[in-house]
Parts: sequence; C-alpha cells; structure tokens
Amino acid sequence: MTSYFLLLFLIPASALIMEDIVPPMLEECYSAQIAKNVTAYDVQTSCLESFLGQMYKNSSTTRLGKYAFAWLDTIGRDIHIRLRRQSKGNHKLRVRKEIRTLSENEREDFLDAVRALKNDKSVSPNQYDVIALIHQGDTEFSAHGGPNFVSWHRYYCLMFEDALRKKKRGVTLPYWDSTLEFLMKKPEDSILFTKIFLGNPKGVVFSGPFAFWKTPTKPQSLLRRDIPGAFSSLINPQTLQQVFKKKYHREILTPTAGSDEANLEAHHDGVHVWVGGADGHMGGVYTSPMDPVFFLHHCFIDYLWEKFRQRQKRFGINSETDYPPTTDPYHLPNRPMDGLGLHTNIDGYSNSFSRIYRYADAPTCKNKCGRAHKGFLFCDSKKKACVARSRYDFRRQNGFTSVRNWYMGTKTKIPESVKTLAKSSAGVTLNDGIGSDGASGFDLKENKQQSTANRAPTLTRKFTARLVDPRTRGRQRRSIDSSFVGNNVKIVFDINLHPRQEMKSYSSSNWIPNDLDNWAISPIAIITKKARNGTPEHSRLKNKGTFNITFQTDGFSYRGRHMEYITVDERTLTSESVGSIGFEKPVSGETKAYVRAYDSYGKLCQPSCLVSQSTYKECSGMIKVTSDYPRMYFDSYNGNSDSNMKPFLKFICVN
Ligand SMILES: [Cu+2]
Repeated sequence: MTSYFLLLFLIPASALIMEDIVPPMLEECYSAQIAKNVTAYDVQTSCLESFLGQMYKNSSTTRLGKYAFAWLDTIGRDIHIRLRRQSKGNHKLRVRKEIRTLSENEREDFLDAVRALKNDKSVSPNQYDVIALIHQGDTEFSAHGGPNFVSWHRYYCLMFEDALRKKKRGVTLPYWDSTLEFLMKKPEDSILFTKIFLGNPKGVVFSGPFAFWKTPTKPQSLLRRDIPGAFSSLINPQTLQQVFKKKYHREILTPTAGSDEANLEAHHDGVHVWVGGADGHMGGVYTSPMDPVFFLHHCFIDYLWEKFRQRQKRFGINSETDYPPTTDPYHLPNRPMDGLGLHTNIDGYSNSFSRIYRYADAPTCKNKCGRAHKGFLFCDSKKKACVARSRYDFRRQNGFTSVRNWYMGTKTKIPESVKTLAKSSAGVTLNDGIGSDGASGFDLKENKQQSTANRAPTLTRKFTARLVDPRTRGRQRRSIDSSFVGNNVKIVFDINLHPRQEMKSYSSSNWIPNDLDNWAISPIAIITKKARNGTPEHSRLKNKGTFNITFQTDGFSYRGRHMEYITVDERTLTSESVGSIGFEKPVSGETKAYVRAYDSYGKLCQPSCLVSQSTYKECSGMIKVTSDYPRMYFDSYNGNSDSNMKPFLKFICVN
C-alpha cells in the first residue's frame, strides 16, 4: 500500500516526462494565424517550422569559445598586416595549384597539414573546426547571395591557408577544378574521391585522410558525402564561358548578374549539392566547411574570380573599386565581415591579395594537364580538354600501388559509434577499403538504412543548384524511409515531408543522430475514433481501408526530428494503438520536445498528458524529459517490445 502511494506521489513530481510550457513566441504565432482561412494543421506546421528555423539557427553547431576567437584573431591580424604592407616584403608568392598537379610531397604535406589542424585541440573543439564554424550565423546571408560572396570566401580561404602553413611550412591551398570531373562520363568515379586524395564519395567518409572525421554538429556526426547529389552539377566549362564574356563584377554576381550562366555564385552552388546531395555535409550552408572539399572548391571559385580580375585589368577596370551597388544590408561594402574581424566586405576586393598568392593555370591540354600524374588527368583529344581519370582506370593500371601514399599503410580504426550502427538493424558493412583490401581503397558497402542515419544536420539553408547538368537532373531521390522495427510500426526519417521551402533561412530537412545511443524511445497511445459524419475527404480515404497516423517529435532543446507512423484500420469504430516517439536522451539536464500527431489528411489529434497514475488531461504536446527515476523512456528500440510502461502522451484522433 505504501509503495503504491509513494509511486502515485512520485509521478508528477520528480519523473521523467512532464508537460512543458509552449514558448510564448510559438503561441503568439498560433493565435495570429488562426484567424486566417487555413487548417489548424497548416497553422501549426508553419508556426513550428519557422520557430524551429529561428531557434536552430543559433544552436545547430558547437559555439566557439573565447580562446577560439583569440586564436582566429591572431591569424586575422597577420593577414591584415600583410595586406596593408605596400611591398610583398620578404615573402615569396605562394602558388596555388590544382590538387592533382601537386607533387607527391606537396600533396602529402597539404593533407598532413589539414589533419594536423583537425588534431590540434589547443582550441575547442579543434583548429580545423574552429575555422569551419565561422561559416554560420549571419555569414549565411552576408557571405552568400550578393557581392560579398567572392570577397568573404577569398579572405576565408586565405585564413585557412595561413592556418595550414602554421602546421607545415610552405603549404599552399590547392584548388579543385571540377570541370575536369564534369567532362567525365561518371564524375562520381573520379580519382579525387579515393583514399589517395579526399576519400570515398558516398556515405560516411571512411577512407582517405579524413576517414571517420567527427563533425562539430549537435549532436556530433561523422563526415558524410552523397556524390552525386540529385539535381546538381559540377562546373560546366561550356556555360562557365559566359562569366568570361562579362566585364564588371555586377554582371557576374548575385543578384545583378543577367543569367545564372554568367553568375559565379550560381556555378558554385551546384558543386555543393553535387558533393553534399541529400545528407552530406557539403550540402548545407552551416556544415559545408566541415568537409575539406569545401576549401578546394572555394579555392577554385577564387581562381576563377582572379582570372576575371586579370581580365578586368586588361580593360582598364580597377577591380578594387568595382564593388557592385547593393541595398542588401549584409552586403554593403563597408559592413565588417562576419567572423573575419578586421575587414570590411570591400576589403576583400583589394588588389593586395595578389601580393600574397597567385594561381598556377588550370590543367589544359596545352600545358600537358599541369603535368599531373597520368593516372590522375589526361588530355582528351576529342574534348580538347583535360579530364579526370576514374578510379577504375587507375586500379587497372595498378595506380594505387604505384603512388606513394602515406595513408595506404595505416589502418583506420573504426570508431565505436560506427560499430554500434553496424550491429544494429540499421546495418552498415564496412569491409573493403579498410584494412586488408588496401589497394582498391574505395569500395563501399553501405546499405540504405544506414545512409538515412547519421545524416548531416541540414535544418539551416541548403545550397540549391541553379545550373543543373542534364546528366544528374533526372536522378531519382532515394527512398527515405527505413524500417527499424517490425510489427505495424514503421519509422520514417523524413527528408521531404514538406517540400515547400517556406523560408530563406532553413529547409525542413531532418536528421537523426549518427549514434543511436543518443536516442531515447518512449511509448505513446493513439486512440482513433470515427466521427459521426465523416468529411468528404475522409470518406475518400475510407475507401482505402487503412490510413496512417503520423507522430512527429521536434527537438526544442536539441536539433532534430523523429517521425513515425502507424497504420489504422478504417473499419474499426475505435481503436487503441501504441506507438513510440524518439528524442535525444536527457543525459545532461532535460530534453524538451514538441510532439504532435496527425492523420494522412493533416487533421490534428488532441494530445493529453498523464497527470496521475491513470488520469490524462488535455495538454499541448510540449514535453520535458529528465533522466530521473522511474524513467519513462527506453535506451533503445530493443527494450521496447513487451513493456508495460505507461505512455505519458495519449493522442485522440477523430476521423
Ligand atoms: Cu560559403
């Protein structure tokens, strides 16, 4: 008797899940919208999405601390001094080359230096990520979509190069001329995306110098690519010519460029999508610099810009002052550059940069493809251009054994989190390319389920390709659902439930943490009742015999969405089912999440919360979870099956 009494007392007080307050901002949005002639579901969805968009903007990635900023300042100051100097002093001009034209030593030094930044934890999380994390917050707007695009990224690349040079003297940032891949039949087979350069093209990066890099997202994920991304394109050398028919910056930059073909930023966007696809880091504005491909790609954009400036010089135009007129407050010439301290946007247009570095010409047949190793590039006499070799050609020629490769000998340890995934039903098999079969270096065995787990967080704006190469345009979106459990429950990790891109600041893509260990599962009850008079819409559904109830959990204290649905038999008058919701484990403090349920027609279900041993009271669906005992969640799907854990939330759906 006593224990029963105690339990009754305990539930609302200390435990696990309780109702939480709906943030006033969200509530205000609801009441402001509700008058309009839209459904409650639409109101809730649009308010929720814009609220989450705002909130995640500042919390999606690790925040930088005091020491990180101090370190960035020291790099920034050095550059500042050098740019102000009238002569180039004792400094030799740095020469930036196409990555495949580097000597073996140069390539090794560059890759070593990148890894050294990642391993240097003197600042938190590490030097590489500190730099990567500047590309967020307001830079989303100030470094993209306007004239400051070229200047901000020029400065950014130089900063990265300076950091590299502190690790290895004399290293310069190479560029990736993606027109060399564009001309391939299957660019995704390029030699560039093998262990000797940048690692495998698809899924978790598990080969090459950046294998199993952990990225500073919340929660942490493993570096991912999704080559070739749907609706994307590498830089098309043909259309690129349009840029070089123009004279003034305003003609080649957003938003004043006359066409996307003449717009340098538009050419750049496609490459982000090509590498990042649906779930790779390169696809999102916040996460793209977490993949070193970013800097190689931007270095090429900078190369193209430099070529354009050289052209301007021939016309007697001063590139330094040719800053396109703009009313966009983020792109005003005298606005301080976000994250890059001492400089203003227009400072990036300065001619002084050419006193620090210059570019070696991109590989052409004329220059013998920059004297690149024959296995990397070759002159295609039909196309009259250099083209990248495929990994298959390279293997056929025994290239992987002939090229000196520091990575070849070392075995990459598979991190525990990946092994966990391998064992779980979300299986991933990583055999080739690691360990024994070192020579092939690129084989990839990753099944579909795994590729939906551990996706790069993309709730902020994703790049969208504006120039789409017909070869990749038609590629089908991959299936997005994966079943983790049997029964009648299917878990959907949705990426395009809301195909509308309502706001500039984010897209409504979703992710789950790479590590299923971070995930907690809790049961919920769904009660469906038949309305006396079904609406016409619902009678149409009725003919199908079944319909779905989807429940969606959005993180408020973390970044993420979990969705799951159950199928309900239309013929039953009232049915009660149990489903489960997933949220981040409240390991440190409390987890806050917003749970809602709706049917196939977007009709909302009414949530009720458990207020005593067996009483439910109508509530908002906003919950707070703690790790106190008795817990009301499971650590994994496995523990879920035959439990009698009382659902905290109950949804009543009338159809
Ligand atoms: Cu950018």
